[in-house]
Amino acid sequence: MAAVPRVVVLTGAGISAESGVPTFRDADGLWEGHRVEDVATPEGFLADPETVHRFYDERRAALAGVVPNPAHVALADLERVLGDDLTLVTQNIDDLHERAGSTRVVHMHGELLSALCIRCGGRVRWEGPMLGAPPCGSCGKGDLRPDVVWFGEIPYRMDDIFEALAACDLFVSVGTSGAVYPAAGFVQQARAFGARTLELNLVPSEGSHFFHEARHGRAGELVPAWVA
Ligand code: BJW
Ligand code: ZN
Repeated sequence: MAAVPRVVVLTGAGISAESGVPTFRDADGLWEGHRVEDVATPEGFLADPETVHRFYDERRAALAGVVPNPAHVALADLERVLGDDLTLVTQNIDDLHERAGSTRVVHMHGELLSALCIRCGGRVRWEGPMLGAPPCGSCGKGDLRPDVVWFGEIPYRMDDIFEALAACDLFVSVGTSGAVYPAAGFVQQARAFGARTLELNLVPSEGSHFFHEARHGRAGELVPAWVA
């Protein structure tokens, strides 16, 4: 291994659970009151934009009432130690990594605090509700949508992610069920390129057996203990 190890950390909804942000697939998760096809596909948005906007507007509003937990803070501390040798990839659309102090977060599934114009592809920071918003300020015509990656869409910054996976010495997955691709396949890609792999999750994920090592428990305890 290099003197300073190159590390890729992938986070999922489980890292924000102890901050009070609901996960998707756990009991009381976000999918419980919704059909995935209705709120997390481009087809669902075209069919009923109001329902989709409400779903994301509620989640955006809830961000104001949550704070980062020790797992987010530990990963921000790790960035201060490793600098560019850490690539933090999150599937989460909340901003808790940034609020904990991480500065180079790869949001592969987009961000709640960003709006995307469906006509010109322009982006703008967005804090309030999107339902009832005027059209895009750049082209003046397009409707805005949440800047998130739905099923059937291509996640953001895949080239940067694959490059980091190919170059890393250690791949760590935190708080993700391993149910959604391509993120669920990162462990096998990192392994194929020779990295050691570690899972930190409440319970064994769907891909737990792909990791060299798995530790099960709460992210708020496991992540600070691993970083220390
Ligand atoms: C704790 C904890 C605590 C709780 N401490 N842990 C058939 C086979 C293979 C693939 C496909 C297929 N059919 C279709 C596909 C592709 C599809 C897919 O994967 N479908 C699956 C359902 C099979 N994927 C796509 O469409 C993706 N695009 C794509 O593949 O494009 C093609 C392409 C890719 C790459 C290169 C070139 C081309 C897009 C997927 C987009 C996913 N979008 C969502 C919504 C985003 C916006 C939003 O937030 O609303 O992303 S879906 C949702 O799931 C969200 C999440 O980021 C994602 C993953 O969920 P996550 O984070 O794992 O949460 P949970 O709830 O599932 O798990 C939480 C875990 O935490 C649990 O294990 C708990 O135990 C644990 N936990 N408390 C530690 N305190
Ligand atoms: Zn526009």
